[in-house]
Amino acid sequence: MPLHLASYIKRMKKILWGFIIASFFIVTYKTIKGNRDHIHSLINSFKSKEDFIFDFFNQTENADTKVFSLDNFTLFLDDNPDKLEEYDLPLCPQKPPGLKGNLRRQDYLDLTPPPFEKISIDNPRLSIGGRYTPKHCRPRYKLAIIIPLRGRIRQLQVLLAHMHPIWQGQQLDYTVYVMWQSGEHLFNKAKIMNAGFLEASKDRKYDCYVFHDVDMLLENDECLYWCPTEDNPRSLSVYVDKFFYRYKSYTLKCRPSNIRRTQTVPYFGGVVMVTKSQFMSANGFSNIYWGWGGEDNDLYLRLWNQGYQLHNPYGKSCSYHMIRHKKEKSNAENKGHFALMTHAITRMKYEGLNTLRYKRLSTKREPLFTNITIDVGQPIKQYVDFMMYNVTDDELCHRSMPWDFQHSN
Ligand code: UD2
Ligand code: MN
Repeated sequence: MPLHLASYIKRMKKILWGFIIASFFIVTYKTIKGNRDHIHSLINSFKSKEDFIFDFFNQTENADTKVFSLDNFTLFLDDNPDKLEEYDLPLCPQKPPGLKGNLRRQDYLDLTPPPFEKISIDNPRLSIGGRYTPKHCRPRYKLAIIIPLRGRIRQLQVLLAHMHPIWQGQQLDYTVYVMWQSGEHLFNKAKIMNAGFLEASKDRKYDCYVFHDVDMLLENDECLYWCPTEDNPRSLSVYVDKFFYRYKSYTLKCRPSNIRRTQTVPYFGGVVMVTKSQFMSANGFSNIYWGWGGEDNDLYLRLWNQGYQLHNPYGKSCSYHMIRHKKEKSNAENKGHFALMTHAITRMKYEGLNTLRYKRLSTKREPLFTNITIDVGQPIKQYVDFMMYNVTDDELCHRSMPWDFQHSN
């Protein structure tokens, strides 16, 4: 009798496990499918004008400086004619020839910036505006590389001297856009990245966009800057010398309600890569992270909410040296960024690419990059008070915002 009972319990256990595994697959499938449907309806909703909170179409703020917003760009984003496909050349190989592998250098702390003229001489195949396309094969990907900048010219020189030869060696078709924030107000990296996305899309049809800090030097050219093929964004700089090459991810102190306390969030700053539909489905970066901190996690949360996972097929070969630097006063830490993070997901629909506005002051095609200078305005006084206020631990995540984010920049 006990023998019978034992085999009966064994069989019941098997059935139970079968049931648990089957339900797991059904639930996962339904969640993924639901998320993808949601992405598409969101992309379509951006195309309908009624859904825009602001409509700045044709609005001018002074005699010659137009205010740009998503509206001005809708046509370009939909379809931008591109001659590249007409080239009758064989596709570039899966593995670009002549890559060097590890480029780690001992003299990183002593990197002397070469003058721009010298970098141009060393990179004779670049076209004006910092553009390159391989001559003997048809490139697999077309990339816009977008660098946020103000000051830090020396870092830009070091970056371009280091990266231009690598990007060409990887047989990319690419253009470098340096997005310069004018004036001396608080820096707003997220907002200039949004503007960079729109300006680049207007310029040309790209397969994907790389948001690239000026101080990040790739240490291995086998980490290819090829666009995601797996329909997920990429975070390239998860292994950084400054963080002892430890895979960077963390649990969020302040998080939206649908993120679990123990859930780890991968690092999404430094160098990240998105396609147009991924970025648009997340409504771009949030525009309201003035000063340092938070905007990178916020974008990750937006993408996560859209059902994306991060992917990096090159693993540890994507490692970076970060040039040492101090934090600028005009990029002071935003002490409100934790509280903003709590609402990252509820805010994403109302605020981002669809509410972005800026003035483009100039576009200059330099030999090594396209230089776009923009004015993104400045935060209102209540915001500055909010971001400078010394928060206690108790109020860190839950602070009321003393301004209406839907009606300010
Ligand atoms: C981290 C992230 C960065 C960003 C930031 C939080 C890394 C490697 N990077 O950067 O992606 O999310 O935290 O806000 O961890 N910049 C200027 N002029 C300025 C200020 C900033 O050009 O006055 C640009 C420049 O391209 C710089 C980038 O903005 O690399 C990010 O600023 P950072 O390097 O001072 O911040 P960091 O290293 O803490
Ligand atoms: Mn940095």
